[in-house]
Amino acid sequence: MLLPLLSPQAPDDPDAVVVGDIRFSREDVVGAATSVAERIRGAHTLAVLAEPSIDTVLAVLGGLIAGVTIVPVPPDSGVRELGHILTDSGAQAWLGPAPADPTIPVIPVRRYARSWHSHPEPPADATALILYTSGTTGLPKGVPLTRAAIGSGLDALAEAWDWTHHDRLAHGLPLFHVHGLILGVLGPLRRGGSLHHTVKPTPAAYAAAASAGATLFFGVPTVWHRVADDPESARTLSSARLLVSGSAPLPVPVFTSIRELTGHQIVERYGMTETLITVSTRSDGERRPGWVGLPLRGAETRLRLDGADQPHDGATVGDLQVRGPMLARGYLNRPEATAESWLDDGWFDTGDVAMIDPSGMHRIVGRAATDLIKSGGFRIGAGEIETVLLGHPAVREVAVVGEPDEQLGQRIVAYVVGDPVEPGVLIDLVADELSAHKRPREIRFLDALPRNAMGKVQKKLLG
Ligand code: MCA
Ligand code: AMP
Repeated sequence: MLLPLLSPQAPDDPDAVVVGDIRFSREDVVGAATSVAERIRGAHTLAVLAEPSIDTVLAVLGGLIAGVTIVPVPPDSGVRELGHILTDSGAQAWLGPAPADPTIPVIPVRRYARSWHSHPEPPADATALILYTSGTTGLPKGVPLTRAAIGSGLDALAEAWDWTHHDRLAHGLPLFHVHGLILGVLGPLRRGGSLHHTVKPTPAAYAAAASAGATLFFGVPTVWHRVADDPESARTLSSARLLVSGSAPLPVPVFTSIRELTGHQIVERYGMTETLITVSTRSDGERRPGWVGLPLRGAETRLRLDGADQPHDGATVGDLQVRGPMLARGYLNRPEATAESWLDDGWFDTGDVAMIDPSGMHRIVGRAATDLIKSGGFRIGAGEIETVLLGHPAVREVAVVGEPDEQLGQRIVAYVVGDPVEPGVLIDLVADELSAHKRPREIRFLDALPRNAMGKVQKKLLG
């Protein structure tokens, strides 16, 4: 069973799922999610506007109970991104809140309706969720994730972190990605623990959750950076059992500040939408700053260069490849992109460059492609932003890069050649067409882009 806690036999807990001010007991969650399942039985794919709300939780759980594939959509998606996700996924309707002027039907989620009907468990190889993630070019790609992959990914994390039903998880991460949704909502429901979603991942909200008894905290490095900058809130987290960081590299100074303020060494883990989490430091093991840990139970990793295995000597770098039961099997509707990353023998080429030491510890050194940007823990393709900016009449040429940023890890900067235009106009264009977190933080105007003899833009010369 993917989520044993959704069975009516599970013990009740008055604060099983708290999202902001809304508190649902386990009985409320099971009754309301089953009522959603009743309403959608027979559908195949539904979109959920994944606001940080109890409705999103109930919609996703309803889909899981009914065996209907759910497509979580970033709530600030602009027209282009939204249109693409709906068409590509084949979503038949919105489940729960919908954007203004929806182009497909809307099925409401009734928070206070209850049903106790018992649904058969869908097959393990059924697609539970389709998550969208950016590539270097083009619009985001859909990653179908099976119930089996989600179950094994969560069990492997539970083993590494000693995550049990005694844990109360707190975080305020978005509910349309692996981190906030699969680990952050389905995780506690599989483990038997409870969830406190703080709506926004602010230091004050994390401190309040700690005071209310949360034991386990998730954040992206930007969140931990902000917590470290707020010593009073940070000290409140001393009462926690485990602090976890992921989605982007955790800077060593942030690891150190959090240790000084809370007494906790952050557990860092590494993963991707396509693979779920495959590598992590352990609650009972070494937590080495700057390193992301050991392969999780069931996961294997290797370093490759020019088709050959590279030594695990803590110094040689190579392309990181992973294999395991938590992996997706390919992209939706994208056989060519699938063939590029999923190799014949079950290995997945992550696109990350890494080193592994003789004890099996992994260090992520960087990405093979400069055109994938990680900003605030969000993966963003330079190509999708360039396409939108080229759609503006004043823009003749554009190159988008990620530049180092203390808080965000990388900040998006667009270099533009063209006619004079207000930078804010171009920034808003990206926010409107794609989503707010994909907007460039800065526009820099140039007379020409640096190009090599072949005419290819030399992004490394920008900045
Ligand atoms: C400002 N805003 C704008 C504009 N300017 N909106 C539209 N157009 C504009 N021109 C608004 C934003 O909408 C937002 O509003 C506010 O200004 C602040 O935006 P921003 O600075 O972008 O972000 P932030 O609020 O400071 O967010 C930092 C953050 C966020 C909270 C850390 O980056 C975040 O939630 N990151 C988590 C990413 C994540 O979960 N990744 C997991 C991927 P408003 O505040 O009103 O909304 S899964 C993964 O990577 C793998 C599997 C893994 O390993 O986990
Ligand atoms: P996403 O598709 O949003 O899931 O992003 C996956 C990418 O995030 C990986 O390929 C890595 O580049 C990056 N990533 C995730 N966790 C870590 C980490 N702990 N350290 C460094 N990079 C990470």
